[in-house]
Amino acid sequence: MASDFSLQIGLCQLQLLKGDITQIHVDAIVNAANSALAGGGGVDGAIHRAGGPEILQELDTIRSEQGGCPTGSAVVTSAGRLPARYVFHAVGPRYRDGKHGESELLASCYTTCLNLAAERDVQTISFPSISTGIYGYPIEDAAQIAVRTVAVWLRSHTGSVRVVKLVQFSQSDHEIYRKQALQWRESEAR
Ligand code: AR6
Repeated sequence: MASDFSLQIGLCQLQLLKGDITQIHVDAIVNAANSALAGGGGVDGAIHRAGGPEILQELDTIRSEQGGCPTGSAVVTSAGRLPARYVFHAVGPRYRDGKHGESELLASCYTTCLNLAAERDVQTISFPSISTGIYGYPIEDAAQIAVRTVAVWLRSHTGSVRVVKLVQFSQSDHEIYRKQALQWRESEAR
């Protein structure tokens, strides 16, 4: 799947793609999970369907060892049949009114996964639009947080990560991400 928008940040690329994240070859795929690590609908359901049952088995083991995953953090499993080495299961915030730490928790999902990637020698990583489906985060705000958090992280870290793909499932979400990426580029050029 070709990227139709890309920002160059140092030696790295932040790409925007519209499509199904389970079809895109990368080293690590990020999932939008829940804190019970119990599987679910949306992109979580798609990842488990495409990846097969071993991902849920690994999550069961993690759950029995550490009892789930806090919001804003992530856990790592293998990727089963998905075209990747790892799945990072990030737990985004449920959106309430924006006054309950939602933006920090959402940004933390992105930085946690990028740090996990750097620790594992991951070069390419894909993210869905975390929290903007069932968890109800307004897409414009979430897209701005995703683009800015990834761009700032790429600018300030050297290491294995070379390509970050932000994947949108719908054309309208894709256009919103594109607008946010253009705004980031303009603000950097000033
Ligand atoms: N590829 C890329 N993006 C997708 C795909 C796909 N195959 N399928 C859906 N999306 P959501 P959340 C988009 O609801 O809001 C689950 O039940 C979707 O259009 O998957 O973080 C979990 O278990 C939307 O833009 O995640 C949790 O309980 C984005 O992925 C809860 O939902 C995220 O939507 C998490 O809710």
